[in-house]
Amino acid sequence: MIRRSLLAVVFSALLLGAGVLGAAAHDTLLESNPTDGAELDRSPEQIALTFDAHILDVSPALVLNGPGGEVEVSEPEVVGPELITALPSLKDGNYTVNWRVVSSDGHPISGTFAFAVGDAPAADAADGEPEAAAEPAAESGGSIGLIVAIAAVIALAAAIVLLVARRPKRNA
Ligand SMILES: [Cu+2]
Repeated sequence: MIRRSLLAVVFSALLLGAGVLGAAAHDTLLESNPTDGAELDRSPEQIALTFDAHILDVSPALVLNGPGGEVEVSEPEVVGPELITALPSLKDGNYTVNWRVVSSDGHPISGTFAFAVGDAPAADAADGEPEAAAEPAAESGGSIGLIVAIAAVIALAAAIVLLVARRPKRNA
């Protein structure tokens, strides 16, 4: 009876650990410059995204939309864990960035964030997409996932120790 429930604990710990570690394998965006929601006095010279690992240099994409529609930006460049895109001088207004890169584990990852230049009214419903808000949530989900994974591994180890410790007593 006890042994069976211990096995159940081991099994669920394994499932949980495997699932969480798999999900945590994607690179995540650590920060962007400009940051999401930034209100800048003047046009930034570039957009830099920093990830938690060296992203792959496989067709990175960055689309910038502003008051006049899509802004022509230079080819985004992968430099280690960063994606850097040089910008022309941006006029005042609200801007939305959509990016997509290939994570070091080979999975495409993408996100959206917004910033404003000059006297533009604060970015709101006009820009739509509350996706930018979803991005940090996913990141904290990742670190919570890691904690859960570590807890699962500890639970697994404890269950195995209990299982092994009990066995001789039963047989004796
Ligand atoms: Cu992945």
